Amino acid sequence: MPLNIYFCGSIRGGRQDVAVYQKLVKALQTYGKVLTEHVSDRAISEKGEDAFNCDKAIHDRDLEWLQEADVIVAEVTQPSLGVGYELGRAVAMNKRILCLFRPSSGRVLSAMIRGAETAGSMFKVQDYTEEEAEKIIEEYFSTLDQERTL
Ligand code: 6IA
Repeated sequence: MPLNIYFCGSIRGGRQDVAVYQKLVKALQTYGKVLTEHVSDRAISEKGEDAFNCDKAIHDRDLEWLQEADVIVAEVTQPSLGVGYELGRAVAMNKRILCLFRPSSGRVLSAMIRGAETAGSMFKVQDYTEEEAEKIIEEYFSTLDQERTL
């Protein structure tokens, strides 16, 4: 069974990192089905508007996908209320979570994300550079594979 992967990235929080999201989603698609590929869509603006959807429908559908997900991968460099909310809900669902942060941005990651890291691999925070993206994802999923076969 392929893994269901829920990718989180800023939409209304700002679309500055959309090129990084594209790279990450492409790499993640090697390891499973990315339920939220639209997050990396360049056509989606900061307004995150959708003629066919209202915010309630977006929220409810995303929570269903979150529930279905085996693993959550969040790019957390660009602060986003929605991503923070998704992470909190995913923790409450006891999901496996990887947060990716680029210190080269000059930002300091929220203590509520950095501080949520646990000793095992349930909530992991990984600093990285854009060039390292594929390697970091490969390493994470190979560890996950080992854990799943134990
Ligand atoms: O607060 P933000 O908008 O930055 O929150 C971003 C996060 O919330 C992402 O990880 C998404 O999973 C989720 N999210 C926020 N807006 C949308 C959305 N808007 N559609 C799906 N997920 C969203 C409509 C865009 C539509 C044209 C596909």
